[in-house]
Amino acid sequence: MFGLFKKFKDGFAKTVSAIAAKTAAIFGQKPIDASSLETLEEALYTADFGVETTEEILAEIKAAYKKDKALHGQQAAQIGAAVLKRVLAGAEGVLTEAAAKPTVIAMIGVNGSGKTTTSAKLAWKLKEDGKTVTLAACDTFRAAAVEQLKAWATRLELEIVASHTGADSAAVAFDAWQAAKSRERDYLIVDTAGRLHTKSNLMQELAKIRRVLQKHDASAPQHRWLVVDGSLGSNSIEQAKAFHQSFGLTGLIVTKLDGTSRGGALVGIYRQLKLPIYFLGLGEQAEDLQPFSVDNYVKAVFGLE
Ligand SMILES: Nc1nc2c(ncn2[C@@H]2O[C@H](COP(=O)(O)OP(=O)(O)OP(=O)(O)O)[C@@H](O)[C@H]2O)c(=O)[nH]1
Ligand SMILES: [Mg+2]
Repeated sequence: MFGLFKKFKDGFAKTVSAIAAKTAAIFGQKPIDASSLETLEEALYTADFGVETTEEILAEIKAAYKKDKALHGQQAAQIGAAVLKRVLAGAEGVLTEAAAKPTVIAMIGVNGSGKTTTSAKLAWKLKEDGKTVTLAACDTFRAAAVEQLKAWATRLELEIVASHTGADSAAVAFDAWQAAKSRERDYLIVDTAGRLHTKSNLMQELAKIRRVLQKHDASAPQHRWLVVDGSLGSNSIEQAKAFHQSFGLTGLIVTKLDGTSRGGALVGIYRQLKLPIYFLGLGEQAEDLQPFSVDNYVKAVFGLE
């Protein structure tokens, strides 16, 4: 567990150090004061935690400080951590397998959010865990998208079902399911083309992929995950709502958290959507995908380990 926390903290370092640069002194041993509360507030805003969450954290620390002027920084950090944990209750997605194989995971989202990379990373992770996985290259829209996933599959020795650019993406999904089924694979991971949530024809294409999979298995795809670029912060909320409406999301993946100091944004995204976060993208390598742990996230934010 400690190893995972360290890996998470390293990947999340930009946000952690941006917060710590302001708060390390506050959370040190000396009692806090009014100005350190202001600094904490500023640190949380800067890291994109948003008004609601920042105010809730500050309100509880201030209340404790009002009662006890000798409140230590460490106690303040513990209070903040407890508030953030409460806000994130239910935010931790736990991957479950469907009764019948394969369990289908569809990755959807806007252009460049990290769907293809995440599909490959997740397939690799599941394989490391002893599961059998097939990838479906359903981005038949963007030139070189099929090649991109194939390159990952070759490098990581993953199984893939692909057609050519311009092929019907739903047909690829249909074939890939059949292949995964006949080989008794545990998982089928469906990579889809990036699309703007405002383009209704492209949103309909997603619905078609879902319909076609349902012909095989009425519950497929069991997991419908929106892949969100974490460095874009709270801007992703509106698009997430649109995807949710047309595809019925079941969860989120937040990527590129290694490249931003605004890693607090995922709290706002969760508050708005109330969809569990399954994994975090913390880099571009196969091993840079971690299950989302509220505990690790909160500890890292408040410098508790
Ligand atoms: N630093 C970092 N880069 C990432 C992460 N996830 C994805 N990327 C990079 O982001 C870029 C886009 O990733 P893709 O996986 O191609 O994104 P996509 O959503 O499939 O893109 P489209 O298919 O074009 O919509 C690539 O350069 C990835 O290496 C991450 O967690 N951290
Ligand atoms: Mg892609």
